[in-house]
Amino acid sequence: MNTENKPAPLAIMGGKPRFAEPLHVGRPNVGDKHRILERIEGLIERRWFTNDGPQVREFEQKICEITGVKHCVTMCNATVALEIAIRALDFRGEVIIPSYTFVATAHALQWQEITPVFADIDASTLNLDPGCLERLITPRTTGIIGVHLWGRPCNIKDVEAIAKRHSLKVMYDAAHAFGCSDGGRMIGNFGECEVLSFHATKFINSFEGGAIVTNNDELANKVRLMRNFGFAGFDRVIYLGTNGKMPEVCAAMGLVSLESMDDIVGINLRNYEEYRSQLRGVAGLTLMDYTSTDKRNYHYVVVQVDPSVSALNRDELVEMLHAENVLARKYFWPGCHRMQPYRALFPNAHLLLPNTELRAAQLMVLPTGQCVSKDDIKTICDIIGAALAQANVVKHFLSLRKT
Ligand code: T4K
Repeated sequence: MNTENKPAPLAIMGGKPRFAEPLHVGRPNVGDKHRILERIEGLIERRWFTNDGPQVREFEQKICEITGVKHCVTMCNATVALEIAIRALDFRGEVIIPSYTFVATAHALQWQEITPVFADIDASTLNLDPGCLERLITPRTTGIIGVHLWGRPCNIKDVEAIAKRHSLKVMYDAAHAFGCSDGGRMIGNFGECEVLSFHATKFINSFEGGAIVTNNDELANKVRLMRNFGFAGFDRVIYLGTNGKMPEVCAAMGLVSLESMDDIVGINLRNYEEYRSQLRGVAGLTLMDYTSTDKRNYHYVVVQVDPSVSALNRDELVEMLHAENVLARKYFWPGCHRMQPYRALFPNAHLLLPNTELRAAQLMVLPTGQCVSKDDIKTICDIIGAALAQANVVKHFLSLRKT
């Protein structure tokens, strides 16, 4: 459909958007406000604000309990955690990652002059395609970073078998996958280590924050040193390091978020089921499924728009939703390989990434979490339904004009 024939935004209520206030993807989930303020008051009283304080230790302990992982080393954010993990594992040369991820996965390598080599995804799982991954291994490859996109674990078994065959190390970007499991084992326990994100927009948030989780004692000691300038005690620097520390106030927020973890999963699941029931039967729209016996956090509602069936394509639907103040997102369009500096460095990368290109043009993420009610979801789905119906009418008239 060209721009000329595109139906106008619905703006049903006298030209005003259906939602007076924007409905965001990534609106933070917040635990008990009084408990947060209590903890903040406590840390102010103690005058211990950062540098491995008691709240950080408690938060790390809780993450270990939930994931069953031996070590949790919190960080100021997941991007720095990725950078530190990559360095600690001595990755260099080339490291294979999916292009279909948040750009932080690629930047964490490029920032350290390691070349991210972009592998394609499986069109159905949306995660790293192991077959494609193996074809990209060269003598310069030192590692693989799998991404558990939207909290659905990548094909860990195949990725690790390939890594073993080629003597490569594997770590995982598990930014979306806290609280999820694979084959009954909690995410956090796979590869050399896994990186979690506790950014404001994540399932569990600590305002900003991240963590490296690992069962490897040596690696845990190393990343602990690296996040604090390499200090092993007063005036004793024994390693190259940076400042990757999580402040106490962030750990306080994270701890209270954890107390509401089950409630948040419940709300996410309720919202997901509501979207599923409202969108059932809408031609060309498929809701990404979470069907699995494993644990999921249901934090992302991802819809695939098939333009050969749907009257509107993904971009047109997102535009419609924005006009109604529903700020749906095109995560992770256009794929890292089409972002700078990778686009300039690897101008032909798209030729090897057909599934990434396909899905990056088809997927949209819809609002969920504590701030989204069942009624909101009904309205969002009504907007989608009305926009598609309107587009179908326009299409029909255009086809009549042609005949
Ligand atoms: N690996 C993966 C696979 C990731 O997805 C991410 C981050 C990382 C690594 C790195 O983790 P961190 O270093 O961030 O810990 C957002 C987040 O900033 C980012 O953490 C997240 N992934 C990514 C998927 O989403 P943007 O650029 O989309 O953020 P922005 O500013 O557009 O915010 C998203 C939406 O959330 C907006 O509609 C507004 C809403 N929002 C945001 C914040 C911060 C709020 O309502 N309140 C808020 O406080 O990246």
